[in-house]
Amino acid sequence: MEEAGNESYTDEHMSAIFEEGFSFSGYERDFLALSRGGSGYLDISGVSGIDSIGDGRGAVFADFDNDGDLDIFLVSLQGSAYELFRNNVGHERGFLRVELRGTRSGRDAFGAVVRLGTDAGTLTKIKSGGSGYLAQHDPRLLFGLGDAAHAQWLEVTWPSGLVQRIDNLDGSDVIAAGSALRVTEGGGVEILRESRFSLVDPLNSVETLLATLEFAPGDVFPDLSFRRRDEIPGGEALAGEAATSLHGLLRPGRRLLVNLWATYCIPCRREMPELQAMTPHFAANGIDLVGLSIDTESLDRVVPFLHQTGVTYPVQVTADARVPELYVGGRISIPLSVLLDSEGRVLQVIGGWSAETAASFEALAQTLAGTGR
Ligand SMILES: [Ca+2]
Ligand SMILES: [Ca+2]
Repeated sequence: MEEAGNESYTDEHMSAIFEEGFSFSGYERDFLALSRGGSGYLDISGVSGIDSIGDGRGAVFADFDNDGDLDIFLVSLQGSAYELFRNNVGHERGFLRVELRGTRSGRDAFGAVVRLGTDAGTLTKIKSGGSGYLAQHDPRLLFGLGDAAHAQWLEVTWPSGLVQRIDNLDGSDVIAAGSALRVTEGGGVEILRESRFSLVDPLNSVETLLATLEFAPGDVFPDLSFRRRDEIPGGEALAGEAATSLHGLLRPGRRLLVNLWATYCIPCRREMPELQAMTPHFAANGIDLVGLSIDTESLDRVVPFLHQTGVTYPVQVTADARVPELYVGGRISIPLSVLLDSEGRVLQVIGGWSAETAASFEALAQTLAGTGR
């Protein structure tokens, strides 16, 4: 009984640790190498997007979309537990897919060796029953043919010892590029009709951002309450109206750009001077800007921070308990900018600080200005 109790304690607390994103493997990045066809390998971990710091446990190489290249399915212990990586490299090149059906060797023919004669030499693959941690790759063996129209020969060495060979010489073109074959042990070769389909595109940066938020364009943004000016040391120096909540700043025919920031936010330090410079252009485009500090401690830092960054546009401070509720799991991330219409509905969300977010702000500063800046 006691052991069972310990086990559930461990399960509960370990899963809590993983949900928090902690790592068993010291945040080691996943690695992917691309063969350069006999002249070494290229590290494509970063460019492929596979270099996650998650603790990977199982990886499966399989052609999920039947387009002739291997895609990768990855299982991790924590974070994004399941990830599917679509291979976009070389999928217009020729390939030959071979499925094996054993008779004397067992249906799956594990241990069978398939060799393919091609213009570029002989390719060899072994039908394996498992690979990596609790994982099994595509049971269909996939050979790349490059630009060749067909392979020259195909040879299967079954676990039973039987060797079967198919030559291209008979002109039947069974082993032409793009074919999917099923070879039956001691029997014939069938051409399989496969249907290709499209794996979904990965999320773009806006979709990725929206997936971390509990609100979306079209929603009415919460009417976050503001701290009184006299609660903030030096607060009487803050620009802007002494409104009590966000919706009090909405004006007919105008949009409101709300920039959530805090004194501890390093990128905010870089972003806010940029917003300051764009303020007149926003205004000319019918956009009012308000900086909304979400500082809950050290309020004495707010006004000095604004002096340091040269910010003179209107700033408010909120202690509204709904701020964490804006984010999935309460995981606050700033800077975050939200463009609202005159009714308080979300028109656009801009997160983080990067060249891309800067471009989004530039676009808001130029939308209606026509002649530019
Ligand atoms: Ca594929
Ligand atoms: Ca592909």
